[in-house]
Amino acid sequence: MKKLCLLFISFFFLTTLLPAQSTQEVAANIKTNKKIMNGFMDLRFGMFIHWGPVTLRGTEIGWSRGNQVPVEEYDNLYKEFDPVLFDADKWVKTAKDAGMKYLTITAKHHDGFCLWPTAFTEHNIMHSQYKKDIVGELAKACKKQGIKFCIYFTVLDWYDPNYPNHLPGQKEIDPKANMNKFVNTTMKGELKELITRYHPYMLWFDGDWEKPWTQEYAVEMYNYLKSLDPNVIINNRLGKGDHVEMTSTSVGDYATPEQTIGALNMKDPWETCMTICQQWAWKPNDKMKSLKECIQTLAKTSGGNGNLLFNVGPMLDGRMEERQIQRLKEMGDWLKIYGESIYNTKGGPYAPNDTFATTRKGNKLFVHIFSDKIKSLSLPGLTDLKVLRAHFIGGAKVSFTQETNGDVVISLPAQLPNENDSVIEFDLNSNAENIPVITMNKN
Ligand code: FHN
Repeated sequence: MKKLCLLFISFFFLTTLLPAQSTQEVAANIKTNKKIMNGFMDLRFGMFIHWGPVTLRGTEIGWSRGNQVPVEEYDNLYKEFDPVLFDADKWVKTAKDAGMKYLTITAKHHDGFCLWPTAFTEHNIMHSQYKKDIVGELAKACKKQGIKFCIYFTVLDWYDPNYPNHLPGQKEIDPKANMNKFVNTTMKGELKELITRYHPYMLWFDGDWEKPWTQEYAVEMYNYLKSLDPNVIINNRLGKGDHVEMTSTSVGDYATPEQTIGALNMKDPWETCMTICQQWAWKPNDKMKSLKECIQTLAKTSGGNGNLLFNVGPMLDGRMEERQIQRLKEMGDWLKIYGESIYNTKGGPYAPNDTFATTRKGNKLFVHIFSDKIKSLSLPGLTDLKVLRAHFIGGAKVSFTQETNGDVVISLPAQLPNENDSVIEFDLNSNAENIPVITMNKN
């Protein structure tokens, strides 16, 4: 009798008094810690790579399956896939020469093809003509060259019979599918291989929007991933809902605005992902962004206190396009001069716009001048601090006045040092990172 009472009391305690582990939100004590997240945000600039057998057709990865490319044809492209000119060291060097600090590869995109030798599906690189571990080669090259290695992994897999959808926008789910088996055996198995074998710095999830994937799966998966590596950074596309901003139910560590520059946010970490061309995967003669747009996008994301994950789509033979390599090298050349105003900085205190953006580090306030059409620039609201001196980074002194109300008026020369983004360094008499966000008047 006594034993029974004891059993009842402990059952009562466990099931009612202990806070139930929420299935809708991640417990605060297992989230990626602030120090790691600050380190990620200090990197500011990474390379995104969308690549796979679909490059044999030059159409969009995942989305062209069953559209421009019939499903049967798309799903058998891997048998022809033989990127003999793939050189992981060259890809990583291209990222490094661009000034990028991390690299994210689509290990598995929505078409379900895996770029590493997984035991959980034969739809992987070892069954292609190429038969080499692309993910492993890139992880090794990143380690050798001091670039953080990161992995893109989609939760939706239109190829796997156990995932209930087999085409984008499919209405009825496949009754023969088994989502629990897909999540708990295949997905967890693949992710365990990726984490324990390649030790990614960050996991870039995608595909959270389809019905079969639930918030409960997301929370449980976040906990599982953290049990494998408590320090791995995870984006907010593991959970359901808004990608652009972090919300109370976001599952993941940072927000992921796509093909657009995120809003100034001094509270939540965010990273814009954007293509250097138009398509994520390689497309012949795709339109490529100008150097001005590339550099100003990077400066505006940093100015908004965010990172930029900039995407290239390598070709079917394993090389990146020479014109993309050159464009990235030009970004790297700009960063060689102005990198101090991007890396390890905070964004703000002004929201970026098409005329200028600001970043800051300690007692330095950096003003990025995008337009050569203006002869002066007023920065309001710099009260309680004094500008001691100003000069273009790597260049001439800049003349300015500071009003008694703190407003600073900069006089700009007719010829700016850099046609894409000329950066002025203001040395202040106090810490620029403590300046609260300042809203510019619309006029
Ligand atoms: O569907 C994918 C798309 O193919 C691409 O991978 C982008 C990159 O962020 N994410 C999804 C679209 O939001």
